[in-house]
Amino acid sequence: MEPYDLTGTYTYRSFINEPQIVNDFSKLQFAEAEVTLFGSLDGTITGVLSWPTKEDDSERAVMDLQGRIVSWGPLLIQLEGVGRKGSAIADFDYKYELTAAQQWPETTAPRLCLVGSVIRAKDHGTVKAGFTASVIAVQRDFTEPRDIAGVALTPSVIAMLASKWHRLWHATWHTVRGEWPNFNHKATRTEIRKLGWAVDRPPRMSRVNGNGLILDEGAGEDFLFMHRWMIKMVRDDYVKNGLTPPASWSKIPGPTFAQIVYSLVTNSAGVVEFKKDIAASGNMVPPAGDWVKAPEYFSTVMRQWETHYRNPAMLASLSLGALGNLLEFTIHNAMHNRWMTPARDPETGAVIIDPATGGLGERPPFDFSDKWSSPKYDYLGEFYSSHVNPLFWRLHGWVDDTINAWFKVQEVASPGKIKPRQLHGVDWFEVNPPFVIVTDPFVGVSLDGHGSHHDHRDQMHHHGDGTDQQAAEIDTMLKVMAAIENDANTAGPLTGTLAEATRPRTSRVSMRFEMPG
Ligand SMILES: [Cu+2]
Repeated sequence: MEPYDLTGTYTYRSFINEPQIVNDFSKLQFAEAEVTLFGSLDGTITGVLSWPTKEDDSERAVMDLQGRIVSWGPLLIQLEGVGRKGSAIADFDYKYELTAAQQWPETTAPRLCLVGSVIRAKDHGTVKAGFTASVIAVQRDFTEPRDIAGVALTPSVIAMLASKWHRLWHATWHTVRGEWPNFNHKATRTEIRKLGWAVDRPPRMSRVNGNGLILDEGAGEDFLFMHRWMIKMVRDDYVKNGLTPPASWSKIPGPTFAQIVYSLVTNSAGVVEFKKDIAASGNMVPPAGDWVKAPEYFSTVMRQWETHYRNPAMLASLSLGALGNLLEFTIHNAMHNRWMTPARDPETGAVIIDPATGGLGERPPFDFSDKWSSPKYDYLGEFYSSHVNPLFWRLHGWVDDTINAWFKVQEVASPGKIKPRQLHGVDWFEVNPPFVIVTDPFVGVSLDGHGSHHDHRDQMHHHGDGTDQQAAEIDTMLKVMAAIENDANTAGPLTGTLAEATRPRTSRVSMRFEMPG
């Protein structure tokens, strides 16, 4: 077992140590609560224990847990839980010693359970220290952001984003851009150019030439503009419905956010309460052994990037294109990987296994069948589905806010140098080399027929121009994807042995957000 295996949310139950048979288990109940634990490589454990104080669970009592793994074989964990400072239970102090219950290899329902003992360490109210109870904490499945009320996107926005047009748009845009320098056949580029999807500014060198970032050609402007436009589509829909759009991360959430967060507020009577905090909820890093999900990855890599991309000196030194390109292939791709949960088949709910590696997989790259349009397919790790996930809009909000930070810094350095302009209805910038060099950012589709003019309800009731245009664009994007697939399936005329030439290499076209480095 790894420290990260302990990370997760548990239903915690403690039982009175009654030696006589009671027949009625409710007579044994000491406490029932929710516990979230975070394990670190160095064996320290932090967490929260909370329980509802209102019937609708809008408020909770919250205790903070601190402790460590004392022994690995057998596993022994010691924790201390104290009531959150300033709250009604601030004088609570309990100690816990827990071990992992046997996980039978033959079990049909493997699930981590921590079992052990709790003792009241200090008197509080009328109750005395020394009281001891027995504990069973049952680890829960990870709650997907889409299943949290208030964190989930609205039905109207989900319908828009989960549509085939939108999925194909995001997937084709990223894929054609990434594959453009890597095609085996020149004819593939010609074909895609005819379809209107030529990439004039690929973000990277070809893989055989090292895959290095191309910072000075403006590809990063394409990235930032394309996603600013996607954000506009979503915000417009919220505003049209009189709702507040999803907020950007103003700071990248640290490693110890529980999936549902209760934050301290002082009510009008001056009493401190813990209220459900929607903006802070949904940000828990899904537990897994991957380095990118580790608390240590956050403290050693991600926090540093965050600091760099908000550092005025760093921002002042970069063109908009360089900034966009660096953001995309460092912190942005890492955020997708850090917050993704395993991809599941939207019909069966089963975790998708990659047949080639036996590890975690996703939708086969060129399978665009209707089953993958299910709103349940909101896997944050690939282009066809990531934007259906609520966290996409939080993390891309943070990325997008970097543009404003950059502009502010440029304004301070030399006022008026970068001139704002409206482009397809979003705030953008006049061309002024070398800071801004792209006149028409690459988007692939026509932006003028999309966005606020038609939502899914309009599309269901009448087939206006927008719908016809969407159908035509879907057709074109499928052709672009077919060209990419074809190219991948036929090796170039000059490469390698016969075996190499005939080996299908579709698997090399990935629609995943690559980990940096
Ligand atoms: Cu994207």
